[in-house]
Amino acid sequence: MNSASSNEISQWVQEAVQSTPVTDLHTHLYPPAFGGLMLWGIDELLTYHYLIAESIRAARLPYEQYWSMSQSAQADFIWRTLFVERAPLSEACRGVLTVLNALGLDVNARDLKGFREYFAQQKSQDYLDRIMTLANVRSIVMTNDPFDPAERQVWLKGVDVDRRFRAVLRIDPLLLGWPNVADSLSQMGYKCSASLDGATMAQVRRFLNEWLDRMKAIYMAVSLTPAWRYPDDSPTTRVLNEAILPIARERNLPFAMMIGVRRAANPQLRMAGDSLGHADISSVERICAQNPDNKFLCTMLSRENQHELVVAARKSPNLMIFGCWWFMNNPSIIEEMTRMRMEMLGESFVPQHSDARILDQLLYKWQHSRRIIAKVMNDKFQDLAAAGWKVTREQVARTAAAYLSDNFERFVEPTKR
Ligand code: RAT
Ligand code: ZN
Repeated sequence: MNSASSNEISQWVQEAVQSTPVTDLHTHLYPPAFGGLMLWGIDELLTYHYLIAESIRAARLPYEQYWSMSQSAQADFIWRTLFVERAPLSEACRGVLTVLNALGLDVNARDLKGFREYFAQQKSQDYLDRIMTLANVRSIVMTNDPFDPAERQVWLKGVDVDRRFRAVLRIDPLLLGWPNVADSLSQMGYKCSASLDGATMAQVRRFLNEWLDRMKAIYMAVSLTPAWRYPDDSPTTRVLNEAILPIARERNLPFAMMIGVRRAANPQLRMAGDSLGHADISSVERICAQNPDNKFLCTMLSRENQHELVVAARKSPNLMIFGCWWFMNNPSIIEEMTRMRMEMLGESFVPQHSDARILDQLLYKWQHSRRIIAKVMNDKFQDLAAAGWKVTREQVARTAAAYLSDNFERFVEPTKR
C-alpha cells in the first residue's frame, strides 16, 4: 500500500467531516409537536440572546426600551444596529448570515421584509426536514425541563415525539433550588418538605423515575455555577448522592454537568444576562472517582477550565467531555480546544454540540464547527503521515464518525460504558 499524499489526506478529511451525519447532543430545539416551544425564522434568529446583549451594548439602548418593544420591533432594532449601522463581525452575527445564505437568500439585499416573507411561507414539518438535511444532522438531543409549566403540560398531555429527537431530563432546580423547590415539587404531586428528610428524598427519586420514563430521557443534565463543590454538606451533594447518581446507575444513564455559569450577572438583560467563572476541576475529578459506576458528560464554560478538563478526562474513564459551550463557541476558541483535546485524548471526546435554540441555527453552528474540526483533523493526520504512518480513507472516516456521532452514541448506549 502506497502512502497517501498530503492532498489525498486533506480531501478525505473534508469529505468525511462534511458527509458524516451529526448527533447533536445538547440543543434547546423541539419538534413541531411541541407547538410554540419550537422556534425558527428570522425574528427568532435576530432576537437570539447572544445578539440581544451585543445590540443593547452597541447602541447603548436603555434596557426598558428594548423589553417594551414587540419581538419584530426588537428584531428590526438588532438588524439595524448590528447589520446595517455596523459590520456584523461577531460569530453570532455571522451565524445569521450563514443561515440566510445556506437557505439561498440574498444577504446583500439586506431586506428584512423579504426575509420575513420567505419564512412566513414555510411549513414547520417540511422546514424541519429541510434544515436537518441541509445541516446534515441526523439526531437532535433536546433539553427538557419538567419545571417549565408550558413544557410540562405538553408531556403530561402526551406527545408523539419525532424519532429524530431524543429527550434529556434537565433538573437544575432539583439540585440548586432548595429549600424553595420543595413547594414546586409538592404542587406537582410529590409531597416534599424543605428539610430534605428521608421521605422527601424518596419523593425526589419518584419524581426522577417518573419523568425519565415519561420522557424516555437518554441522560439527566444540570448546569452548575463556578462555586459548585463535590462533595460538600449542601443539599446539592445530598440530592446527587441519594437520588440522581443511584438512579443514573440503575438505569445506566449518563449525568451531564455543564459547569461555570453565573446566572443573572446583569439581570436587566434577562436571559442574555448570564456570565461565567472559573470552576473547580477537583470537584469534577472527585465526582468521577467516587462514583466509578456512573457515566458523566461534562462541558465547562470558562476558557481557563479547558486544559484542566482535558486532563481530568485522561484520569477518568467514566468522563466524556463534550462541546465548546456558549461563550466558548467561537472559532478561535473552538480551534484551540479541539486541538488540545485531540492532542491529549486522541479520538475519545465529543468535539461539539450546537446549543441551538432556533432550528435554523443548526445550519451555521454545524457549518462553522465542521470547518474547524476538519482543519484540526487534517493537521493531525498530516502529522501522522509525516511520522511514516500510512493514513487510510477508512481510518479518517471512522475518526470523523467517532467525533460527530459514535462517541456519544456509544456512551449513552444502555448496555456499555
Ligand atoms: O447556550 C445557551 O443558549 C445558554 O443560554 C444556556 O441555555 C446553556 O446552554 C444551558 O443549557 O444552560
Ligand atoms: Zn444549553
